[in-house]
Amino acid sequence: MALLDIQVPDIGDFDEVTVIELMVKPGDTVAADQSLITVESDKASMEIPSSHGGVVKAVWVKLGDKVKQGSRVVQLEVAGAAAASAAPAAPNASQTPDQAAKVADVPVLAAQSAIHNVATTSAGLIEVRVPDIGDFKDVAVIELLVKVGDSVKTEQSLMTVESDKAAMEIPSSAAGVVKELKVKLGDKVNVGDLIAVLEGAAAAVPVAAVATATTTVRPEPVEGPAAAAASTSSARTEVAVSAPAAVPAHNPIGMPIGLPHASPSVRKFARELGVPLAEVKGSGLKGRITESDVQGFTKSVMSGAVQTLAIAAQAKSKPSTASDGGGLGLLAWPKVDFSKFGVVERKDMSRIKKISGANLHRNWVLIPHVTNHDDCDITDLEAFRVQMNKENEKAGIKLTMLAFMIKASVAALKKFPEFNSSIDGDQLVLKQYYHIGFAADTPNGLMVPVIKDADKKGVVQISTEMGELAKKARDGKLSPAEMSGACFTISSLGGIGGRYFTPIINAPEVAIMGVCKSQIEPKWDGKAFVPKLMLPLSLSWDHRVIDGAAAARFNAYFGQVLTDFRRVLL
Ligand code: CAO
Repeated sequence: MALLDIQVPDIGDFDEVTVIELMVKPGDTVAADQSLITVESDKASMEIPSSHGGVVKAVWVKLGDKVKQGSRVVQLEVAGAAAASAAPAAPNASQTPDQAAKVADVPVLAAQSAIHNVATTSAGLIEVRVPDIGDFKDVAVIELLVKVGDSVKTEQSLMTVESDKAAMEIPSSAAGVVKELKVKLGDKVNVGDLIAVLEGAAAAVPVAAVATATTTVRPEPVEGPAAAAASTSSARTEVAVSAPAAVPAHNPIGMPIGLPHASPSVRKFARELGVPLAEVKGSGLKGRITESDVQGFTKSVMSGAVQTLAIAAQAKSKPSTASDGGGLGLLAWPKVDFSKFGVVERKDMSRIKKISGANLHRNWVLIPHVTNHDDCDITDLEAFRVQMNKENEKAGIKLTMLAFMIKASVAALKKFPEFNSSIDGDQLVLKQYYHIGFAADTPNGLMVPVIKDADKKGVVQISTEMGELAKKARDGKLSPAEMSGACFTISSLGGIGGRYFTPIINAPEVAIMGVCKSQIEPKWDGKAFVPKLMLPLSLSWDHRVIDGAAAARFNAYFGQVLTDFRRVLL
């Protein structure tokens, strides 16, 4: 084993560059050619790879450091033979950059000051070609920053290209209107390739003029497509432009969405995950997007806390149809000519059905639902309720079973607080208020009015409010405020029938109680079967927040409270 310092190689015309990303830490094992750090100048961002495989013993730089050719980056412990062949004497910062580059045998990564060929054809059109981009070959076009019809200014970036080590923008050296784009996303381009044809506002600058202004002009003949184009154009004026622009931290040309500020490896990572980098907020130096920003964004999208612009636009344009497989790669919705089989009538879906359908669909797809079924004995409660209603008939008071269930759910939410929560990104929001929604069947579709502060109200008041809210729902007069803010929902089909069902959680709530029709059933009391009024319960819960044992306990406690309300006093 031997120790070897990996140094910043020849980075072309860049004097000093800033370390903006550390990609390894002491103890990491790196492979030869694996990137160690990302550096950035005002012209390009690039990754500095390791010339050898080994174990990182020390990282000599920190974020924000300025480094230049020959600066030490990391110290590697490498296999003895490899070190010996690479480094007769251990390289260090005192070596000349040339020695360092040779010793480390690191490829030159710099986007060197470029010669960018812009030529005016006999028809007065301007051809913009890929400039000298240093040692890069076959770089991929990863972003097109203009389209046909756009007006571009001199120095405005036309596209971004990326190798596995660096990303750069390619600017136009002339102004004009884009007549043709000769590249598309994913194309591999090389120096001299035709990017775009402009109809010129400003003429290209004669080479002599630029030569006096810049010392980097190299009017070398361009081969391949560029040369071919040159031979067909009778009046071509060669010009030089500045080096490709850096992947910017800002939006220099006022594009609607600026090019995100991220290293090539992060951009690649984002592309692999299908993450739109322009929508990711960077937490790194100067707002740079890091790998963990991309991971965080992905988590937020998966949890439903965030929608990408594309998904939001898709949902907006197609709120509730599944005709394209819901964008999930599923089979398309079957298109059937039903009239072939018999007489049919077509009716538009109600507005409420469309809205609630889209919500239910989202909740069903995004929430991992599990439903626990249970029964509880409400014999005594029902007897009490009937008795109370008889006694208060004259006063016009009617206690409903649902009002008791709302009180029972408040007691259960207090005992199991995670059921009174919502997911917000990586956080759980635990509520200290108790607003309970109840599903109401209306001629126009399902609505969910909310009893606010149910913990502070008695069963009589809740019954009365429920009656009023259910009537408003049926009459289509519920206000948005009367349908918002619920912590937990009860969906009762008890007045209708059925045994059990799977209620869909009303996001961003994390659980919902479904109730079906109670029935007299024989229950063994240890000595004999006795008739008991049993209420079927179906609790759906979000498995991201709640686990099965907690759900079973919640269901059991909810039932025990209905069986004997004295439990809430304990
Ligand atoms: N078991 C047996 N009977 C029940 C019962 C239960 N769990 N719950 C209520 N009942 C009986 C009541 O005793 C009452 O009978 P009487 O008129 O003889 O007293 C009758 O059913 C109606 O009950 P109610 O007036 O108390 O109404 P409710 O509280 O059950 O329901 C409301 C009110 C608004 C929830 C209801 O009208 C409704 O819309 N339910 C449908 C909810 C729904 O669609 N859920 C599904 C959502 S998922 O698509």
